[in-house]
Amino acid sequence: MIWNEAKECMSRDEIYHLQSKRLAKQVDRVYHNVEYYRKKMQAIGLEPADIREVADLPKLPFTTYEDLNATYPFGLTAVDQSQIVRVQASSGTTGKSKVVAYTKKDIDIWAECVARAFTMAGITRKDAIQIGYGYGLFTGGLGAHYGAENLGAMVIPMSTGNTKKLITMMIDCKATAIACTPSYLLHVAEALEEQGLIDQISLKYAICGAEPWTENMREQMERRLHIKAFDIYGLTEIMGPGVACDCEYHKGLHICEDHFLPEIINPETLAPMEDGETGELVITTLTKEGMPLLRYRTRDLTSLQYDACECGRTTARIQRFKGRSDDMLVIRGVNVFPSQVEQALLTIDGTTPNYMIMVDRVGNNDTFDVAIEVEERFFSDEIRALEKLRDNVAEAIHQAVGIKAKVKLVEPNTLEHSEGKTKHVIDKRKLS
Ligand code: DLL
Repeated sequence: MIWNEAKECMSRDEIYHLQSKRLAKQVDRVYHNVEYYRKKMQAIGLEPADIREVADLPKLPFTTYEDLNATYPFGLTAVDQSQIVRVQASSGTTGKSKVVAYTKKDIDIWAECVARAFTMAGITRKDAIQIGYGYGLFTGGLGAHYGAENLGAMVIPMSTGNTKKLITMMIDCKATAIACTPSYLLHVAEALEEQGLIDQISLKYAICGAEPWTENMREQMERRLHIKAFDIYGLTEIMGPGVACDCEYHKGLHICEDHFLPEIINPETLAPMEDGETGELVITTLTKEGMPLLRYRTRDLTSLQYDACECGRTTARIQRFKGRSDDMLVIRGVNVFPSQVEQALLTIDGTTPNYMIMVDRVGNNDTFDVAIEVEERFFSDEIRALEKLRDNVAEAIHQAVGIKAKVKLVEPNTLEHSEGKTKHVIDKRKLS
């Protein structure tokens, strides 16, 4: 079953033609409506007329998180604020969020892309979808919600944070599909098993994303919950969930190429790479009105495959993610930059800049530990002072990144010190 056959099954020539037309129009709009982009293009002597087809793409400058930061929050919007109907956001490296603005049409296209993704998984209007992504500034909840409604399915907007209630609603409302992070779904599976409730659920499909996961996790979900599990990818800057999703053949994630033009570049030299080679995924939004982005560097490392898929879709497919070209960690589905943790630590009196973030996966849950050296005096004070400091540090980290860390305070010169670039992160998970 295909949601929009006219757009998902075009010949590669038709896709090229459509993308070229939309790219030229988008570049023209951006040049005339966004001063920041106009200046960037003028600086390299580029005129909108120079971009006529997809092959001209390498002439365009890249857009990075630093550009979003420099124009925070609305400097890259291409429409009058009266046309903006929603903002969403996700964390940035230095505490400033990446804020993204949507017009009504952007929201409609987003709902279309998510409906395509759900259809790829086999979900129809007859299904009841439980949304277990967070609602709010994070794009997961509202993105999946609008997509499910567009499909005409029954939506159960759970959000996150209450597994007991999620299980009750799953059983009582006979949810047949769930959209949530893969690690959370395995946590739900565990809770269902512990309570002996597996036989009482009606679940058939799961659409999981927002963090890297493995074939082994898919196999576990399918076996333990008797479902079919699908991968969904997206990022706030480009839209949110639904940029790409995998079909029943699991041969990569089909990109909605009529809206998003993908490229793979070498993250060191920034040179375009050949089809099939692994590098950094770069995306140009072809139809976005609110905040169009040209050649946005996602920092996600992967490769693209363009051969036809057995499902009948002809769109490019994102292959397994191989990590990131920056230091962002995705912990329990939340994006965490070490620099955010560092900034939070620096606000607290008595801490030092020597810290270590340790991430691991125990069972199906991510662990997030932070060890930090604190001033000697705290170890001679009463234990209560040390405990208070630990609570303050934990609270500051929670405020900064949105998830709780297990904090350990240690004496000066306990953590490994290096003379070169200090290593602040140990990630023991094996997800790529
Ligand atoms: O995570 C959007 C989303 C919500 C996608 C719900 C899927 C489901 P951000 O918070 O901006 O947006 O984080 C985007 O998360 O650049 C990847 O590094 C990572 N990521 C997202 N989906 C996947 C996936 C949402 N399926 C960043 N596999 C991205 C691996 C993923 N990594």
